[in-house]
Formats: sequence, structure tokens, C-alpha cells
Amino acid sequence: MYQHEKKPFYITTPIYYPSAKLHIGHAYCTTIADSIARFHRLEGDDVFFLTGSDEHGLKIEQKAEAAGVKPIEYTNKIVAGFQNLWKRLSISNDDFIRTTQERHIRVVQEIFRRIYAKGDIYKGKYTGLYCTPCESYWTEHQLDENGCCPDCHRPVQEVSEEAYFFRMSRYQDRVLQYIEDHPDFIQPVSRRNEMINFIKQGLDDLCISRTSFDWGIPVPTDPKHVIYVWFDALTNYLTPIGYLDDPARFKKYWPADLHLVGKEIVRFHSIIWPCILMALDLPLPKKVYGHGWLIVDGDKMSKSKGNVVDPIGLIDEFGADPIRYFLLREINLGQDGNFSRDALIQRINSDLANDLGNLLHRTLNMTLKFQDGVVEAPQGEGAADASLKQDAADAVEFFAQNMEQMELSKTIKKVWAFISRANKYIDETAPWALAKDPAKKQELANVLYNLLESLRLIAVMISPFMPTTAERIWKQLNLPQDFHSVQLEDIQTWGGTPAGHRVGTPVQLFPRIDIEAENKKYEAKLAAEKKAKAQQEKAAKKAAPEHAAKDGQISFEDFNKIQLRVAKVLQAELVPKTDKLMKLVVDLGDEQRQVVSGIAQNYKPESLIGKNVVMVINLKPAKLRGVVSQGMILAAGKDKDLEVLTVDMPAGTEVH
Ligand code: ME8
Repeated sequence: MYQHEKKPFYITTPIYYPSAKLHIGHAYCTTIADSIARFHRLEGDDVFFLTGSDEHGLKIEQKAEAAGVKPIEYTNKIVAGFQNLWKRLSISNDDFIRTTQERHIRVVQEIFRRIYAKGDIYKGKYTGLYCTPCESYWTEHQLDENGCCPDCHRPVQEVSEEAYFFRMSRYQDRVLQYIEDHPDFIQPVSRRNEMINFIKQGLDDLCISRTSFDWGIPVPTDPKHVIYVWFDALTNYLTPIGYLDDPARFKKYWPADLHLVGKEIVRFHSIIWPCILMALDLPLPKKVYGHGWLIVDGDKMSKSKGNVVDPIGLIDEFGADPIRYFLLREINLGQDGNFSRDALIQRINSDLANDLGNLLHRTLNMTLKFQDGVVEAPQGEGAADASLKQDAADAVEFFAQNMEQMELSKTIKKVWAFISRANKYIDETAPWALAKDPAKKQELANVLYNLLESLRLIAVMISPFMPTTAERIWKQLNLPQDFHSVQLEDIQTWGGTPAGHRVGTPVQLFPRIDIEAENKKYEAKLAAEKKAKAQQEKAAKKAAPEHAAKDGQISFEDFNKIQLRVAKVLQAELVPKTDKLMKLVVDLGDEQRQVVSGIAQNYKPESLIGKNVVMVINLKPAKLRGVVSQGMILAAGKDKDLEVLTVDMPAGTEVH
């Protein structure tokens, strides 16, 4: 029988970017981690399950600016959405780390200090082809056929800046050795081979700071730099387990047992992260597992294809457990898998409503009908009983062994095979016939007992996948043991259902879905959405100029809409906590205006006073870092080479 030594178990998901709403693919990743965490709790492990949000970076800064709010206000709102999703999906994380939290900022800065003091961080100059939306540098040969970002296919820019570097090259041989010596460190094995090949090509030092934006954790000794991306993100795994302030707790949970990540970020977790940990003289995580991607109806999810599946909408429609069941059953962990609404509905009808729902319903109804709802003690056994018990023991053994190996889909299939087996046992033993014969009273009691006991085991075995359903079954069985105290050991021996106790009232677990009616409803919803979108587009077109833009050209009418005027700068001051923005008060001849402009790195405030600049005066007002801006000052050039347009004409003069 499967034996397990109870131990601390630290499991993490990636921390998600709040740059967009989470979709069903993110929900997939967190659901996997959740069911593994729940299994380990069932084994008696002292589990710490972490998820969170990765909030810094240029992309967030830009999105916040476009929305006219501070980056933290922007991420607060989106992160609240993440937390709501995890709650709705029954995710049992023990902590939620935000990279914007003070506790994390302290850790990142301290790690920077320690590695810098060791000589493994140095200042240099970075020149590269940068994709802003992806926050990634690419080499020339990595670009796509159009010379654009290989991930998002948008243009890249050559960027050169002073930056700090992490001396990753120093750890190349050690990390390779580690991977070769620890066959279980990177899984599945295909990813492991990829990583080995990648390291063999040689590791460059890693650029870990930026000066081109502000939204990040400042380098402690040089605050015009912010620490960016992986150095900030990966270190989140150390923050909540007491890295800086609770050595006993840290020792208990570190090294992590499992970093569960999507396949595209295995490299960061199995190469960069080990190098950082080696530089900190910390042990390496025990396992990095790269799961596959969820695709939708055979296609990768993307906003432009309009096939992004919103998990909240699905949960509203079907409930969390069926979605969890579907994701975990349909997809083999290391491979890509397909999500389809029709397949989900089919699984709900066949596996959940039919197989599981009917087993519970029939068993409870028969116990109520034939024994007044009271469980009677079994005595003796026939061939069918013995075979059912053997199958139950096999299922529990399989469950324990395979869940430990993260074989989620295989395990679910085995549990469902046992559910079918129990349904077949009902047909074999025909309790309704036994109930008609007073001489078969004990035989009937045995059959009902075996069914109820099977359902007890089933409830526990499905609890990592469908925690709410498992508890609902437990309640209907009316078992005296507190469901939350149940452990794997409780199902490793047969007979835990006490005799003499009364079962609860059967309530249908999953109503069957009428596929046709459901699809009609869904199509009507899609049609309504499409109609609303078309109306919006029509309204926008109506408001747009007669002549549609072609090749980026605009019509004269379009140009004429922009009102340009000479503005005289009356006051100028820096916007606090930014080094780019300046707040100006200008005279437009007949009125004064406040405008915020990104010119603070190019001009001292006093040098602008008295200048006559050119301004767009009918731009919709916006808030930049909380300061209202009513217009836009025109300038030529960008970044360090930028100059505002000035003219020698009085304030208020129209510019055409
Ligand atoms: O990568 N199917 O964040 P992220 C399955 N912040 N998984 C998917 C998926 C899909 N269709 N789409 C995304 C980041 N994911 C970094 C991580 S960790 C220190 C920093 C998974 O929000 C993706 O594979 O872009 C990744 O594991 C996770 O969602 C977070 O992606």
C-alpha cells in the first residue's frame, strides 16, 4: 500500500501580468496547481501554495497612463479581478504575492545588494532590439520574417542604455551540471532536453535594470534605474516564506517542491532562476514543471482572433467544478490541449450528471426506500461484493501513486472507471430485486453499504479536482467526520462508513444540459453582442470623416479638426515623483490652461517660462499622474533629443 512521509510542500504558480484580463488558459495553470496542493493536503503535507501578480514594467506604466490613472491604481483594479477569479474557481492558495508590496520590494532590493556586493552584478551598456509590448529584447536572428518581434509580431526598436547586468555566464557550467545530475528537476523530459541545448549554446549575462521607465523597484544604490522583469518577478517565490525575516519558516519551505509554469517560461525558471539562487548561495527548487497551452477550438487564444474565453462567464454558466473537471481531465499536463464549449457540455452530461450524479442519486434513493435511510452493517460477501471492494482498493492505490506523480488526467480517468464500475455493480446486484425477498435482507444491506462506502471513497478522490462537489456528496452521505479533516489514510482502508447512521436527502448534483437549448441561448447571446458591437462601430463611423483613411492618410477635414495655437508659458514645475512630466500653465490669448508634458528630462522648468510654444488645444482633457492636462505641447524628436516647437508669434495666434 502507498505510504507517504508527511512533509512541508511548497508549490507555486507563475505570478500573472495584470496587463489584460485573465483568460481560461491562466485558469488552467492555477487549477492544476490547486489540485496538486489539495492532494498534498490530503496526504497530510504541510502545504504552502502561492500565486500572485507581476505588476511592474513599461507596459503597465503605459496602460495606466492611457487610462489616466497611476500604475498602482491601474493594477489594484485588475489584481482585484484576479483574486475574485481565484475565489470563484475555488483556488485554495495560502498567500497572494503582489510584486508591488513593500514586503517584496525589500526582498528584491536586498537580493540586489547581496549579489552586487559579491561582484555578480555590474554596470554596463545595453544595446538591443526591444519589443515594448512584450518587454523583451531580441537578437537580429530571432526576429520574424518581417523583422518584427517573434512573439507579438509588432515592430521592435533599437534601444541603448546604461544598465546593470547579472553575471549569469559565471554559473553556466554549474547550472548545466545540476540539470544533468537531477533528471527530475525539469519536467517533462522534452523541456529538459531543450534547456540543456540552450545552455550548451552559452549563457550571456542578463540585463536586469532599466532607465527608460519608472514603474519598477528602484536599484537601491542607483535609483534612476529600476530592476526589471525576471529579477523582480522570480524572486517573488522567496518573499512570502520568510527569506529575510523568518529563517525557521524559510528553512521549512525552501527549496520549493514545485514551480508549475507554462512551457514558454520554463527557461526563466530552470536557467535564470537557478543562477540567481546560486549567486545567493541558496538551494535550487526541486522541480520546474512546464505545462502545455490551452487552445480554443483548435486555435491559440488571442484578442485579435476574438476567441479569448472569459473564465468568469463560464463559471457563471456552468459552475467552477465542471470547468475544473474538464480542464484537468481533457488535457495531458505536458501537452497542449483544446477547450471547446461543446466538449465541456458533453462531459457535464455524460461524466458528471450521468455517471457520478446517478450513482449518488440511485444509492441514496435506494437506501431511503429500502432501509429507511439507515446504513446497516455488512456481513459476509458475495463474488460481486469482493470484486467491487478490490476495484475500490485498486482505485485508491492508483489515485495515491499517480497524484504524487502529477498524473492528473490519468487519475481522473481511473476514478471515473471506478464510478462506472460501481454503477455496473448496481445492475449486477439488482437491489430492487433483493428488496422484494425478505431472505435477501442482509445481501441488500451489504450492497447498499458497499455503494455508500464506494461513494465515500469517490468523494475523497475527486476532492482535489472538484472540491465543492466532493463536499456536497459528503453532506448528502451525511458522514459524521468533518469533511475538511479527511486524509488519504481514511480511504486506504475499507469500512469507514459507520453503520447505524442515517444518510441525507439526495439532491441532484448536476442537472443535465439540453445541448440544443443551451446552444440556442448561447448563440442568441453572441448575436446580441455582435449586434451591439456593430451598432457601436456604425456610430463611430458616423462620427468619423466621410473619406475613410487610406494608407495612414487623413483628409483635410480630419486635419482641420485639430486646433493648434501659439501658447505662452507662464508657469512651469515638475510633476512630483516622475522625472519626465512637467506641469505648465500657458496663456492662449483668451484663456489660461494647465497642460502636462513629457519634457522634464529636456528642459529645466524656469528655462521654459516666457517661451511661445505650439499647442493642440482641443485634445480631450486627461489626467497624467493625477494632474489634469488640457492640451498637448508639440515637440520634435524623442527621448533625450527632444525640442519643443517655438515660434515668434504672440500667444493665441492660430497655427494652420
Ligand atoms: O509569464 N494556456 O505572466 P503571464 C495555458 N508574469 N497557460 C497559459 C495560457 C494558455 N493559453 N496563456 C497563458 C508571465 N498561460 C510572468 C510570469 S513568474 C515569476 C512570472 C500561462 O500572465 C503562461 O504559460 O503572461 C504562464 O505560465 C502564466 O499563464 C502566466 O502568464
